[in-house]
Amino acid sequence: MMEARPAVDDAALGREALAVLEANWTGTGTVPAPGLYPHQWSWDSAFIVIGLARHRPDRARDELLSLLRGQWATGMLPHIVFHTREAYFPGPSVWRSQEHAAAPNVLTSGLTSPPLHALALWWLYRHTGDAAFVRQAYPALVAQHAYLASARDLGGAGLAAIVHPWESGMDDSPAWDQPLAALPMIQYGYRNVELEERHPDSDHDRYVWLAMRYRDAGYSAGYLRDEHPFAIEDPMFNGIWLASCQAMAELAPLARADPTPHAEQAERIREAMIERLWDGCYYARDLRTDRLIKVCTVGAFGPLLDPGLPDDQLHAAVEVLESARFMGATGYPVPSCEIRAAQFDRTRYWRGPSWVNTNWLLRRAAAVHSLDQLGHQLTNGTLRLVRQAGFRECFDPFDGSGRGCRDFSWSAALTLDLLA
Ligand code: 9WN
Repeated sequence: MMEARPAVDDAALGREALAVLEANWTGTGTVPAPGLYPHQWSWDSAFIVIGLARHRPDRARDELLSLLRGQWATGMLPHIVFHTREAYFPGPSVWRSQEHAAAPNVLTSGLTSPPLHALALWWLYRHTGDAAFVRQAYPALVAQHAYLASARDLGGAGLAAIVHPWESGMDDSPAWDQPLAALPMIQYGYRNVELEERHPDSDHDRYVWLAMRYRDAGYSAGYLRDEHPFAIEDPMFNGIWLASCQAMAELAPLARADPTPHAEQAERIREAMIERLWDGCYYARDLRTDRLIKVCTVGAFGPLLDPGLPDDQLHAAVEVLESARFMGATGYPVPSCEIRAAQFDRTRYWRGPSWVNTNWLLRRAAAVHSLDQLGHQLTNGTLRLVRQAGFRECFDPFDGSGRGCRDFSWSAALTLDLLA
């Protein structure tokens, strides 16, 4: 049920958000939340950069640079950069990044995450005008995008494939149920009590098994292409990538570089998503069965971040978003899975609850398409969630009660942006 919280005005809410981010700053990076997530997570950091852009640009710059220290020589930007040796499972002893020639000195995971970083850099530039910092960070982001375009174009059509549920940022999304169920039944018994409300142990064991297979294949791109059993073209991952390609095209002149390849990459992603992921709504494509995974999640709306999205797709997707399948039925924006799906669960993580980061991404999408009313609804509904329940990790989309961790960094950071 809804927790009672004293009413807070905008200024007090902003101060609380900054205090959470200050408390979660370790001196080298911001942890997503105290306790459960004691390292630096990649797309979390990008959201933190966005939230801090207006208020603490110095800290935003440090956050991004700290994350970039984890980049591999292949261009791969890992989904976790470890600041301490263990304290989280799977930690450095599972990933063994230090044994890989392409890995940096700092310990990291071997997977990547949604490539939001160029959009975050663009956001920072937009609010600071700091072209020198753009020049500093730009080459790493060129390398990140080149990695996705080469090592991750497993379908050969111009989209980047994720090779693990963790790479989507939405690990227990119902979209991954089928591909996970096709994997062998694993029983490691790595029990993590804190994760109980998220995924069944059997899924967590499969996550670990998949990660170790990739590790044991030397994190090789050839193995991913030919053998790895989990390979999916996800509309949220690719929608974010497309938006970041467009951001790179705008940043390129500041770095005295040619914007054309980035703009062309964005067009390729747009066309490939329509061709391969669109069927009245965007769905993820399982490359191992070559079929769409027909469950509509909040990930379906990633392509809306594209200002060049054709009207047909734009209108149809917004209709689904505003319908009783998503926002039209819940009191709060935006459930992470359509509520009529059998897999929908209002209490479980990416299977139903609302998240501040996906609300922010959709609000950004509303802004690029001048959908003002939708934008206001997303802003006000999200602020209502954090005002009532605090900076929780996620929220029940019907009654707004908080779920998961408290003092969650991206909930605080993006609140700062929503208040501006
Ligand atoms: C696994 C850190 C991360 C987020 C993800 C979220 C969750 C981890 C977990 O926490 O994932 O990486 O333990 O479930 O799903 O989006 O980046 O906040």
